[in-house]
Order: sequence, then C-alpha cells, then structure tokens
Amino acid sequence: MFKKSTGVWLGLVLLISLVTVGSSCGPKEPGTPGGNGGGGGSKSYTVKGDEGTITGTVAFTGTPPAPKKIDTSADAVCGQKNPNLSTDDTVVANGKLANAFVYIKDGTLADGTKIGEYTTWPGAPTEAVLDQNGCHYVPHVMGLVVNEKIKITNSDPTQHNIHPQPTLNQEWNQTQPNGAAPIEKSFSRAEVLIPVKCNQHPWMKAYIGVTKHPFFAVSAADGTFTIKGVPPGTYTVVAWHEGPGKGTEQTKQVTIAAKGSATADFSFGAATASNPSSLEMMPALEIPVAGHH
Ligand SMILES: [Cu+2]
Repeated sequence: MFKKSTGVWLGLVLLISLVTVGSSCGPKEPGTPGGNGGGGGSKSYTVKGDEGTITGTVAFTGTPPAPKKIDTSADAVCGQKNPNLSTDDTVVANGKLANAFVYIKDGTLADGTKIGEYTTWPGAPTEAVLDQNGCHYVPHVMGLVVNEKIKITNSDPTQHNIHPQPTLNQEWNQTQPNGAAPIEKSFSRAEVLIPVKCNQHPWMKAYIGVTKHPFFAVSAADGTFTIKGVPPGTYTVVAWHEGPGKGTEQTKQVTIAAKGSATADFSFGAATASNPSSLEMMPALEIPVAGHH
C-alpha cells in the first residue's frame, strides 16, 4: 500500500518535471512593449572571432550648395569665438560627402537570428561626447547605442540650451551656462535620427542616431566609413543625409562571409534619385515583423 502510493507520487513528479522542461523550450517570450520583433527580453551576442567589416564611401554628385555664413549677431560671444561660422548641412570635398549616418537597419545573421533580437553587444561603446564649441555642435552627426551615456559639454563662454526633439524617446531641453558641469543623458529607444537644436542659438543643429547595436558610422571628411565587428550575415545598410524634411536615404544589401568584408558605396546629390527618408516612420530595428516569415 505504502510502496504503491510512493510509486504514484514518483510518477507524478516525473510528469510535472517533463511538463516544466517542455514549457521552457516552448514559445518565445512575447515582444517588448515597443514591438521590436526580437522576442523581447535580453539576448546577448557572443563574439565568435569570425566577425567582418563593412566599408564604403559616400559620394555627392553634382554641385553641392555653397556653405552660407551664419549671422551670429544674436550672441556677440559666438561671433567673437567663431567669426566664420557657416552652415554644415552638406559638407562635400572632391565629390565626397561628410556627415552621412550609415547603419545596419535590419538583417539576419548567418545562423538565422535577426540582428534586432540581440539587446546586448559586447564591446559596444558606453559613452559619447557632444560638445558645444564656437556655438556649433561637435560632432554634427553622431551615433549612440540604446542607453549609452551621452555627455554634453559646453566649451563656450556663453549659455546654451540643448533641446533634442525625438519622436520615440523622451523630449527634454536643458540650459547649460558657461562653466557648468557636463549634462549626462541617454536614450532608451532606438531612433534614427533625433534632431538636436539649441534654444539660445537657432542655427545650432546636430543629429543623433540611436540604434540597438553598435553597427553604425558617420562618413568622414573624405566620405569614407568603416563598421567593424559585424557578425557574418546579410544586412540592409542605410546611409542617411540631412536635408529638407526628414532628409534622404539610400539603401544597400550586403552579405558578410566569416571574417569577410563587404563594400557599401552610396551617392547623394542633385544627379541622384535619393528616396525621401522614411526614417520617421521606420525607426531602426523597431519595425514590427508582422508579415515577415
Ligand atoms: Cu547654443
């Protein structure tokens, strides 16, 4: 009698443990509230040593608009420190475009994982600096990983008021008098790109691209960019350039073999059919995957 009931209990325990093991391999967790299509939760990428590189050049065809001198008379300090301040929305040298934001928008690793499923990338940058120098944001275009610290410094003997204008992240604006400590902030959601203005100096403008992964770059003065440490896979790479409205963007598909490199060259300018940027509607890696398989 005693032995028989023990056997029943053992059987029950075994059954329960099987059910428990079964459910842990079951359906994926639901997505995060924002719906990133990545299964939610946190998933860390493990560096395998076979990562590759994306390089390229951003060109500008046709005649670029000439830089315009900025009237800084609203703040005498700006004119004293930076008498030749001019617009920097289209910086072209020898047909190459600086300050284009290039990033992996979407894609699939060679092992079949969507890049957006990973929330943690070892070696991702942890801090970036945005300086105000000569009543000018330096750099003009920059990238951040989600939750990366951005330190905003004021190198000018005047007051600024930093005012990012995101659509997915929290909007804020904050005064930073000369000599004030750096302002430290971060952005909790992927958003490409966030315009930043200054409430004191209407000409000041910067753009911050926030992505879930560290695979972004800003084209240098010679138009070149390099994105390192990319897992083998096939990706959609987007280059964005500011302009009227939300700017324009170009898209390229690249495939990176193990330890391989891929090239993605882009071209903007009057002679190029750039697509109006869809970035407002399609922030980086926050696209619902309904309809994808
Ligand atoms: Cu300012």
